[in-house]
Amino acid sequence: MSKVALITGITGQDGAYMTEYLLKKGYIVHGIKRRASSFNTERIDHLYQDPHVENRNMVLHYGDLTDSMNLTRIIQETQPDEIYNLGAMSHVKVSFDSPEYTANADGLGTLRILEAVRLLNMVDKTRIYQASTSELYGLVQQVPQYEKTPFYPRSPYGVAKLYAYWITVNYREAYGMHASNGILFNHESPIRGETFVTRKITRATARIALGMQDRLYVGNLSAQRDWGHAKDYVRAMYLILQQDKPDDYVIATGITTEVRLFIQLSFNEIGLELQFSGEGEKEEAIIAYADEKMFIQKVGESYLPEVNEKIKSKTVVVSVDPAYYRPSEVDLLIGNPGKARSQLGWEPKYDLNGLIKEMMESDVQVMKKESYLKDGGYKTLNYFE
Ligand code: NDP
Ligand code: GDR
Repeated sequence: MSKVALITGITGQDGAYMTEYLLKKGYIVHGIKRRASSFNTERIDHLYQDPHVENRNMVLHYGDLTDSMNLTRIIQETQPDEIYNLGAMSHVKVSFDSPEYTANADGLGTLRILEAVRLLNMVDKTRIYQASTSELYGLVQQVPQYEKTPFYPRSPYGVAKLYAYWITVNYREAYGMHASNGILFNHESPIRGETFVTRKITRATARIALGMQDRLYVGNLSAQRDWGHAKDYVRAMYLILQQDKPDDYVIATGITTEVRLFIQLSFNEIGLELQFSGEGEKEEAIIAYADEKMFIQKVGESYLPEVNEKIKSKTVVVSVDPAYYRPSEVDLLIGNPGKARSQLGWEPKYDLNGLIKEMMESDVQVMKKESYLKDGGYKTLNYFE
């Protein structure tokens, strides 16, 4: 008999990788997607099966984390062995604009799932994974952060996730549920949401190289994050639910990097060297040098003259826009994944260079496609954010 998994947030970055991973393991995967006015299943389209096919191993259900009745019905109908609660309003900056909704979806949403499993008498059958986050550490009380580091969230998102963390622990202790928190540090990929800083950078770098965009505007260049690859992190989620006992685990690489360096490394990946100058809101960067052989190999010869022109004219390609600053910032995150290493046997396969290489290769391709479409007279989206 195949195991059955239910994934909230299946249309998101982690939901897509998790689905792929579980299908390969022979699971039947049910996913909850939100109703939207246009298709929102791009990330899972390659796995999606026609609803008219019999015996599908991947099924989507309309639903929302803010709707208890809907969640309870889906859990009852699908009878999952494992629930991965990955759905959330996951953007930290946006949570300052929509704090109440964030609390509802990210905080109470978790409660709704736990309570549904309890009311449906599925406590002994269903294991639950809660997508907790390094944002719980916020204004960090200890460096590096591990499972016992005190929390100090710095955003409505972080505070909502704090509730979700503790309600998961509480249901585990009160009702003996197999409910676990993965405290995951930032993880990225070629399908990362376009408004998170890493993907914003790799997309903009590709567009600047192809002559499609003049400048990348960013916020806090000095923020430091422990960035891993989402593929490694969904493997950790799976391992957490395979343990005999539920528990909480930090998943991180143990290496932290400034946003500024992430930008430099993204340009380096296609043979360009940046030179930063100025401070605070006045900080900016120009392209100082091109390794022409590398640029031709990674991007293409026809794009080189325009890049050389930018070098000659010292055109600014990166600058700061304080609009991207957050009302309260998380300056430094670095995790210690020692417990996951020893208890789960988890090791990341990607390092930062491998991650950036994959993201840049993908975004150069994505943007070339956009460029061909534009040249062919087709409409494409503008990505002002
Ligand atoms: P994404 O933003 O890519 O995906 C979020 C998913 O949640 C999407 O499928 C989205 O649907 C769905 N969603 C949003 N609101 C609701 C709602 N009200 N009801 C149902 N579904 C909803 O996030 P990631 O894949 O990057 O992250 C997965 C989870 O892990 C999130 O909970 C996030 O907070 C957490 N996390 C992420 C980390 C990271 O670095 N990526 C690190 C630590 C934790 P739609 O596609 O329709 O928008
Ligand atoms: P984060 O990710 O807030 O850590 O949350 P994000 O990529 O949005 O920001 C990381 C850091 O970069 C700084 N920054 C910018 N951020 C964005 N988005 N856009 C910019 O232009 C920009 N310039 C600088 C930010 O200030 C911040 O310091 C992510 C999400 O996936 C959460 O859901 C998850 O819980 C945490 O990671 C772990």
